[in-house]
Amino acid sequence: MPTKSTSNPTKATRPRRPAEVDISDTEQRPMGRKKIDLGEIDDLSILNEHGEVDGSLDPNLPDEELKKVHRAMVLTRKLDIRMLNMQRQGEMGTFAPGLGQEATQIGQVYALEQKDWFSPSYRSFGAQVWRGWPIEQLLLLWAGYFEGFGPPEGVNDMPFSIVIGSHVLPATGIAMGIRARGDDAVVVTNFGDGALSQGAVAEAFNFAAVYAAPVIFLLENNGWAISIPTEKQCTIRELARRGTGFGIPSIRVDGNDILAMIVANQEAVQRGRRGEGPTLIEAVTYRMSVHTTADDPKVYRKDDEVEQWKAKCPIVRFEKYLKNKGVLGDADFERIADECEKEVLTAREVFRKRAKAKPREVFDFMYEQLPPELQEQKREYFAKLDRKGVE
Ligand SMILES: Cc1ncc(C[n+]2csc(CCOP(=O)(O)OP(=O)(O)O)c2C)c(N)n1
Repeated sequence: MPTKSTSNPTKATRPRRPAEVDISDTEQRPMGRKKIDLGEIDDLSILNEHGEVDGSLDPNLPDEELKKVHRAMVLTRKLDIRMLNMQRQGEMGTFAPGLGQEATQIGQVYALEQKDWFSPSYRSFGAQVWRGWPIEQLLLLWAGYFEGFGPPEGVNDMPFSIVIGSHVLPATGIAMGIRARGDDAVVVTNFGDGALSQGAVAEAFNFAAVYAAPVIFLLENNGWAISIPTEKQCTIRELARRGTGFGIPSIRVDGNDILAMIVANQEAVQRGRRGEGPTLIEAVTYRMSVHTTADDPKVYRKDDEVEQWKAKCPIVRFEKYLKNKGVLGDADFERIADECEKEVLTAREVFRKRAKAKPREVFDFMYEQLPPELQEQKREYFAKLDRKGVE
């Protein structure tokens, strides 16, 4: 691991690669066959599914922080469930639910500050709400209104990406820029186990390692890439091993354990701020719901598997922990669930007022000058709207 610890390295002292890595290989090579040390990977779990905690690893967050994190996870779930209902009733477009991944979501952005950056994939709205995206804006976004796409003022987020793995290189580029300027901000970028097979992700790993870019690669291993299970995607079980081959310190974390996620996230953020380069965090979790609202997982996976993961619910185990610790009790859980539900419903009202479809806009955003055949289609379409009395 690199030793550099200044939080704001100047150009002159900044190494291009972590200082301890000597790749020159100039020494006399001893004959024989020896083992190469490829580095160890921690597998971190702090809070198990029964709500029991490893006291030696508990980050001992203040009660107010624990409450904030709990509320964020509950809000994420309420939003997820409400959006699915809205989609089924025709009020929301196709979207990717994050049910069961709430700890991974909140844990990956927990340690970020305003100066930091977040470059997410599409299954990230829990993390986006934590980062400061208003819920009504995310509803607009997923209902297809372009007004929803731009990050809110003061939030250093990239728009989410649907093209698998495509945002991981730009995120690394941002981190390289941060490093070149000598700033101490970091970038978190998330992607799935399927995205790990994309060449661009491997390129990002390499650039980040070589330039000691302060980027945290948050690999959400949720078991499936649509209908492809992780074991068909990759021959190794611990996907975090992909990172060490690039010289990136990597860790495997129980992604349904919010405490482990927070600890791994904090450590990675601190490394990035100290100028020690990237970290890969493999969050082992499970996609409990459909891949997207256009998917039917019953055709490719067994109900038993889903049932087994239900027992590992990140919210249930965290509530057991909070209860044991005396931070919150059953009445609080009910109240918080109600408050979160109301918060989502209030946002839905704002969304409904703003989500006024403008059918005549559909030809407006692709071409500055419409090609003749589209001009013809537009004329036909407008005539139809006129006949139906649609504005
Ligand atoms: C470049 C590209 N190829 C294919 C797709 C179609 N596609 C959408 S989601 C997905 C699976 C992604 O799985 P994973 O990376 O594990 O993320 P998850 O959806 O499980 O969160 C695929 C193949 C796409 N969006 N982009």
